[in-house]
Amino acid sequence: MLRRLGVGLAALVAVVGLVACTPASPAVPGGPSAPGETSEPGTPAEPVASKDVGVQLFQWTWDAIAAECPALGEAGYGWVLTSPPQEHILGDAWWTAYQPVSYRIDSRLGTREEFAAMTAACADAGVAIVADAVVNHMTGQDSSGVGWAGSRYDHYDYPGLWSDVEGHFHHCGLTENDDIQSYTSAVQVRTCELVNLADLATESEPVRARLREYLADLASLGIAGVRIDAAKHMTSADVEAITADLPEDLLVISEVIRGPQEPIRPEDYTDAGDVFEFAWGRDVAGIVQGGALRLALELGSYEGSATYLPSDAAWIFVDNHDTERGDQTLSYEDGQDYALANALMLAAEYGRPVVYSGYAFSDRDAGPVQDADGAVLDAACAPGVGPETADDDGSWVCQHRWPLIEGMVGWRAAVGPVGDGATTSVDGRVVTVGRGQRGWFAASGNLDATTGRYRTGLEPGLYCDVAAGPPTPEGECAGQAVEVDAEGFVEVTIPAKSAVALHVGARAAG
Ligand code: LM2
Ligand code: CA
Repeated sequence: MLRRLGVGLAALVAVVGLVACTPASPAVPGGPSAPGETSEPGTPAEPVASKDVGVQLFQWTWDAIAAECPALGEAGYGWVLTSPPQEHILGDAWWTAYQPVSYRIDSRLGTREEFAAMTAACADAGVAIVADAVVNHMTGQDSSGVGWAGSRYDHYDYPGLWSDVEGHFHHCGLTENDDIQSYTSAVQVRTCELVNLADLATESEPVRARLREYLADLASLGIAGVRIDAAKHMTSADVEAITADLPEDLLVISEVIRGPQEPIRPEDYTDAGDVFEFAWGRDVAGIVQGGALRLALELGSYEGSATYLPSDAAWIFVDNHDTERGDQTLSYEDGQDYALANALMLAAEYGRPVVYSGYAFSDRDAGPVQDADGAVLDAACAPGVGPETADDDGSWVCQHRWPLIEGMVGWRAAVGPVGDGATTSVDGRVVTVGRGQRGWFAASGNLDATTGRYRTGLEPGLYCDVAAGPPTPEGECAGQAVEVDAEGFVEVTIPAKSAVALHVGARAAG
């Protein structure tokens, strides 16, 4: 079965008004990704109201996400990826969420009622919810304990749910302690334990049936999709079986970290739905740091680097909660380079983008700020967040509101996900992307400001440079207004390691 960003998610998240002035046109039938749709000469100079952009709100509570959704919808985000919602082990670290104790929707991020209220509030704002589903394993605790919602458990015994005597767990017997030791062995990766986490026998029908029940329960609470955590540690057939009963239009994204020389490849999972392409974020890091930005727009294309998922199955990201704690991708600490990488992701035609938004940390295990009982405090974004903000440990970085990132989300919502390949490379370091009458983007990898005169496909007039952020609710430009002359040319100065972005949803007054 094939699951792609379907009409369901598209319909749920489609048509809401875009920024300022211009009325949204109806959603593109069949979803927002028909190739060539946006750039043909003569296409109407109106935003397409594409809503394919996701944002991972890492460790945000359900209440905080519900409160953020109106702003997300307004900015052009289509969906939110949440942290895992099920009952988990106790402890301060963020990763307690990845050690399930039961499938009760009751965690330190919120209750079942709060989760349902979030999906409803976000749907009202035109924003869908995608939940992180931890289905490969249970806890990694060698002694028994009690979970967040009061359920008792032991490493291989979860009363009323899983037990060793009934054969619900793998004990691979292939390594000294049953832990995965080599990623070159597919059978180890699938049946041994990932860092001591009790590995579910996901090939067994009773296990699959109970996991289907869990996902059906989440669907009943209004989710529009699931991230399948640790999908590499199950077979693609397992993922297909576990998600088989979900509504056809529910988005399924498998997390399969691409590793060199590994026998298990992300491509193996496309029959179960979409897949995260980890190579994009790794490759864009060096490109942005080096400044030859043309390469970033070619990633995943014929001319681009070697192995990538097919575009229509791929979700890309600059970083996620795992990679921001590693050294293979950029993260908020890279400031302007990070913002620019996100802008390029949103302008790219390969895959579909997920923006990441977390909290500042210096200790990789440190959890989000919690109250005395361990409940996570509601996230909130300080005014003026951006690449130059100094972040104290625990403060919410709110990358999704950084002006360049938020402005480019609005740009993509207005121009749609793909164009007609009207990407031009001025000199390798300065690139422009034309999207017909709907939008134009230029980015520079130079360390000094770059001034030039460029041809756009835009109708003559004044446009807000949304690289400085989306227009205010009153329709005022956040930064400079740029004039497109009668021949369609602009004369602009692209700041160092930054961008200029114009679109029909953000025309300037005057
Ligand atoms: C994932 N995807 O495949 C998640 O994205 C990733 O964040 C999870 O690891 C992992 N797989 C399991 O779901 C995180 C975190 C680990 C942490 C695990 C389990 O990165 O550090 O492991 O969650 O909570 C921790 C300890 C580890 C210990 C384990 C079991 O760091 O030392 O292993 O708990 O107690 C003995
Ligand atoms: Ca497994």
